[in-house]
Amino acid sequence: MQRILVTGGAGFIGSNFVHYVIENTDLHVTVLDKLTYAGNRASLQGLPDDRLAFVRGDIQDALLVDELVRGTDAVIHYAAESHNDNSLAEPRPFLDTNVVGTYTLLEAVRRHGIRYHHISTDEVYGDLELDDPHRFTERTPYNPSSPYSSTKAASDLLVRAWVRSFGVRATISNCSNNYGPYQHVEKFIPRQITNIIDGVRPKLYGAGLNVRDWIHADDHSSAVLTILAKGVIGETYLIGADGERSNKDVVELVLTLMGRPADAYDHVVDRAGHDLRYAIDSTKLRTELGWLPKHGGFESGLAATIDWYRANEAWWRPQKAATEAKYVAQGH
Ligand code: NAD
Ligand code: TDX
Repeated sequence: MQRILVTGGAGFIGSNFVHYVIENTDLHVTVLDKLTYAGNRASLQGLPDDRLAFVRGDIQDALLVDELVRGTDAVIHYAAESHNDNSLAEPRPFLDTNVVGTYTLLEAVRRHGIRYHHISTDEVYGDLELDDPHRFTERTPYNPSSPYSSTKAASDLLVRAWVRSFGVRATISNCSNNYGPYQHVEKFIPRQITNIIDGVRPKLYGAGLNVRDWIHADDHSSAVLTILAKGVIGETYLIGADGERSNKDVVELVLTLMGRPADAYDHVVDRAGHDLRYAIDSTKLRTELGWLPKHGGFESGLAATIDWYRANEAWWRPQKAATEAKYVAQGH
């Protein structure tokens, strides 16, 4: 494998993956990204031109997708509408990009016999009770809650159908909540960090008892490369790093790490249909493919992420005011 096509490579996890690939492999990368509000060309700044090509375009553009897929050895599909709150306010773009966009890519890889890896989320499995001793595994039934997660579930099922019906050489991964640099300020952790920088109190949805299972974006990237190299065609792999924390704990930790009192936050209106808890059992990926997360504790990764937002205000500042205005309109 020499050349890969990365969709959504100007987004949070896609750009982290592109940095990781350039640093850790000899692969040549082409990024296909529409540069929606969530995409940022600056997230790829400084990467060498002889290793990276950038194409601005829509994954629903069948002619463009066909041309790019034809010239690559593998497609890694990150592009998506990714924010639950946006999917509650306006679901349509989620259907277009997440479902029709994935369909468009699948038809192209089918025509040209190209290896395909599909990036998905643990949210397809719905949520768990706080005291449930079980975590999500590859055998957990799909039970998505939001317009976002239901379109991700739909796209996963399209991939499975294209494997079985047409012999497409695809794998799927479902990962837990990522944190790290280049994450849009609409998301939980960057929103709170940048609020605190701006002297605004963090906003916790509802009581804040909801639990997310945090993984550093670099560990997600190493897992995807492992699956590309060793994954069995047609299989699904769950990616997680045993990082369960309540939102309240995370806000308190961010405040403490930024030198503020741990209780200096506000409770705001809860998210409709808010999933209570996600938790990943990544035994299959660890035992069958030998993957292990490398990042140490969540606390040190979070401290480094805070440093990154402090040092890169020029990257996030242009999005901050519009994002907060959108939240005010939603009561958050
Ligand atoms: P993001 O919103 O930060 O980035 C999405 C990128 O896709 C942006 O660069 C955007 O411009 C691009 N894009 C959107 N629509 C497009 C289209 N029609 N054509 C081409 N490009 C388009 O999202 P993210 O958080 O980096 O998530 C990336 C992927 O990882 C998604 O598939 C998401 O479901 C999955 N995922 C995310 C998390 C998480 O914690 N953020 C966890 C598990 C899985
Ligand atoms: O201001 C906030 N306050 C708050 O309490 C925001 C923005 C969020 N929250 C809560 C909602 C969630 O319980 O924090 C938690 C995390 O919220 P998000 O960052 O919006 O992430 P989540 O809804 O968990 O989904 C994320 O992980 C799975 C990604 O956005 C998805 O793309 C991925 O599939």
